[in-house]
Amino acid sequence: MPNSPKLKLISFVLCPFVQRAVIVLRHKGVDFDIEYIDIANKPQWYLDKVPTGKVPALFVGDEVLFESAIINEYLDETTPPPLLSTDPWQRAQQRAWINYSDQLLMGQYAMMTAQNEDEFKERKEKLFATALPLAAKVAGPYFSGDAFSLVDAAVAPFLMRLSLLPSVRDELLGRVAADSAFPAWMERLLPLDTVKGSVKPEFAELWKAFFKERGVTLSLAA
Ligand SMILES: N[C@@H](CCC(=O)N[C@@H](CS)C(=O)NCC(=O)O)C(=O)O
Repeated sequence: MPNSPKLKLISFVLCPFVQRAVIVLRHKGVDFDIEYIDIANKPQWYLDKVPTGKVPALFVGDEVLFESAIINEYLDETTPPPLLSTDPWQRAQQRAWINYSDQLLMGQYAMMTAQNEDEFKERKEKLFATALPLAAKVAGPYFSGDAFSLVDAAVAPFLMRLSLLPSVRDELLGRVAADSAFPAWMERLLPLDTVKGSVKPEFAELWKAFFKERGVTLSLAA
């Protein structure tokens, strides 16, 4: 984007939707600034600019773009090579799974904020029921095959958080088919620099501290 102003991403430090955009910015080698806001107490300038009031938002000068999947497609189109298939059917499939993966991020948050053991179990089962169809579609080594794509960027934040809960992760891994490419996919994505570096170094502690105050999951499943 040679003629565009430097991009600025508005973030909340633990937000998985923001992390999707950071992964793509890093993967593409785009220079950007990041500004953190408190989403429990959003600044008025943000509410004035961003109609959803949610993060992430990408500022290009005074102009703003919101919704993580849309931000990522914009970044993808403006900084080649593309991270979506050039085949219309495959590209549509990728978009469908990106859209689907929103439920993983929301289901994971719901599980993390369960208030008692029954609620935790119920939300965990719901999360697994969402994760298993996606796990079954992993082609390997990346979601769509040989190349890293926007689907990998969209799901990696879920996988990173899953890895912070070893007993939940292992239970899910125990339910995927024996020949599934899902476990190897997870192992391949998480150590990537673009993924590892997409959160603050102290992310695991911050994430656990946040949910320790808000739910029972960490006492039951950490
Ligand atoms: N569909 C949105 C979801 C973004 C989202 O839910 N962000 C959360 C933080 S992780 C947020 O801003 N919550 C504050 C609110 O809902 O007011 C996207 O993909 O960007």
